[in-house]
Amino acid sequence: MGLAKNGGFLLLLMAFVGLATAANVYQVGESAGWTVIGNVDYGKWAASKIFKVNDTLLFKYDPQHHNVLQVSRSDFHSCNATAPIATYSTGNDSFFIRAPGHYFFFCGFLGHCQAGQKVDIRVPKITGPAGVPTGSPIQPPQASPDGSIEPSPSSSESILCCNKTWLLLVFLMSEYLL
Ligand SMILES: [Cu+2]
Repeated sequence: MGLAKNGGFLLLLMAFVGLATAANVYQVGESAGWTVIGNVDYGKWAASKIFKVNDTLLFKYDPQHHNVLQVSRSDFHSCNATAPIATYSTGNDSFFIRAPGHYFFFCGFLGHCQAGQKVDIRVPKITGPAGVPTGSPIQPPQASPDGSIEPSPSSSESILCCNKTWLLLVFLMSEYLL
């Protein structure tokens, strides 16, 4: 492989890595927003996402009926609104994730936290451009009874699978273009 080809491959690889790590804006509760209406399961919503540093959480709500308090873990569990870390009340509030960690929010209006208007956001540390969290152990492949190796169903495994596919695709593209 010549120098030009190597350069082209690197460029494409960098473009891909940039795409893979692009920051996202997540509206809490999706179209339902931040509310007590409809019994939105914010825990389930948060569990369906993979949050990372530089992402933004967007809380949309009617400021006459709700607000957003960022609180400690213990205040989150006890719905204690007396000592918030931060208070947001515009009805269109962005929380920018600057660092990995565990962030806790609930609505400070009377009874709303107890009614389920609360969400905790876990932001794992990442080791490299692939975005695989350091905290999540990669499962070794499970050997099935007949001795063959089956792929693990864990999410980290599927990330690895797709990155490999992408790398192959990018590699083929660079071969084709140059
Ligand atoms: Cu509320």
